[in-house]
Amino acid sequence: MAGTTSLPRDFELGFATASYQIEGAVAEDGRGKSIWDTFCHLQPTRTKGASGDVACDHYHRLEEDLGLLKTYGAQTYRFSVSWSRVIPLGGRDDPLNEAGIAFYNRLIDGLIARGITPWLTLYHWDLPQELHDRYGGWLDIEESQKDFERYARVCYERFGDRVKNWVSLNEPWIVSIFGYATGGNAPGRSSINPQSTEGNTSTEPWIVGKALIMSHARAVAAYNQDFRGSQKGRIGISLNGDYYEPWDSSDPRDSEAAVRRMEFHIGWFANPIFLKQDYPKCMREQLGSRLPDFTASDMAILQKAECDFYGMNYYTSQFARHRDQPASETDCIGNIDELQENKKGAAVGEKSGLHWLRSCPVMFRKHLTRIYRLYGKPIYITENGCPCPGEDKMTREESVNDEYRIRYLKDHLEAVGKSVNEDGAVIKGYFAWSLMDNLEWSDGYGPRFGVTYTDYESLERTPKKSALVLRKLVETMKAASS
Ligand code: PNW
Repeated sequence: MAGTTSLPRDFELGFATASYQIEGAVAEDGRGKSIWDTFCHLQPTRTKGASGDVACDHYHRLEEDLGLLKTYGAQTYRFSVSWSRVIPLGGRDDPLNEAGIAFYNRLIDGLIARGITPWLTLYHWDLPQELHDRYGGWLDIEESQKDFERYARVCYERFGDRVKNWVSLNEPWIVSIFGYATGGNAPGRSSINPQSTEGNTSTEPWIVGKALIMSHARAVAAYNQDFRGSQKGRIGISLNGDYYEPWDSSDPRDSEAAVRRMEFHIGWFANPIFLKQDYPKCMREQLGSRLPDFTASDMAILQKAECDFYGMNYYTSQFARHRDQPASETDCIGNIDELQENKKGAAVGEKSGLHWLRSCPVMFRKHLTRIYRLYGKPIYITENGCPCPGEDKMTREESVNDEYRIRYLKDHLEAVGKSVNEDGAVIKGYFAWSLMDNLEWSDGYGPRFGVTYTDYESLERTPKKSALVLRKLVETMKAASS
């Protein structure tokens, strides 16, 4: 009998990062600027004064970081490519940057030499600035998808002989909503954020959402048509989204609010991408024609864009409470309130080192099972992790003793086991976020998500306890399966 929390024998453990959060070397070897360079430098108050100029200096410390992965027993490593390192101006007729391509070749070859399988994310938020300046970037649905397809093709051509696992986009929800509704992320457009001077929160996030859906679809269709046969790889997308429970479990309106919230988070992208359908009905009802339609030719591209897996980024859960007032023009979440306590005053989970993140493994299991049943694809958890309570203020010696993180990771891996063994979900791998402490976007260098401590003065890396025990933990859980 397999234990209920055991993991499948072929389950793979890895670690994840993203280019702008770790690489640094932003002006080196011909890299072009991205919207994050601009956001950090033109509006430093919006990123707590931080930028990715140096970050973890991974660009110059590649060998050392490969060594960490090896020490930790990583089977896989998920990284992202900086589009503007590969194509500095970004566009389909713009020249390639061979020095940038060479960096990723060194990374890929270094992984393979160590027996680690590369997982390449094409887009983790760092749009080439030039495309934003040329035509508004993701605000131009037609132009952006053509440029993204060409960029994807370049990556398949240059890396696809060795890279067999592709993630098209990381968290299109965050790209659209944080970038174009709340303005918290680059390019920082918003009509409800006093720090933003440009943007239209009632329309722009929905336009950007469609541009991202179609860019993903084009990249996948190109892979299927011209590369899959010879390269024999897999491609999917990483979607974020919390699990929501009703605030008042006896009120059906709160149950509906919880589902609606998840549709606004996940169904927005997953319906067209995995089900080849229009956006969820509740989004149409609330947003009407502000949601750009899929034309017959868009649908034909979506049909050709069958992908292989659902990449899930999961951190936390919340309670949803319905609202009695109609949704405002700028509401992006399905006209609900989000709370960390339910009507009875019970907390959704234990506090971590970040206000929005509570540890909710029971709801993680429900989330995994729900997503598997809805979209029917094998799931890879492409991100999961947390900062420990108070870790932003800790010394290195305190931070590396990360018992809270070990417990968080273990509890979440056990939830995976239960979803697989008791609910029948197919879940094939897990990437801890993150390999090392890094630039946490607009939160700067405060929150530490790493299994490796990064000293931002000396750039020295120190493995935390979690890094050294995770592989053993997973192997023990795998051995318990029969
Ligand atoms: C993800 N939220 O972003 C990103 O993919 C990573 O780059 C990031 O470092 C990681 O999660 C940790 O935050 C998120 O506020 C950022 O709910 C914010 C939220 C969720 C995901």
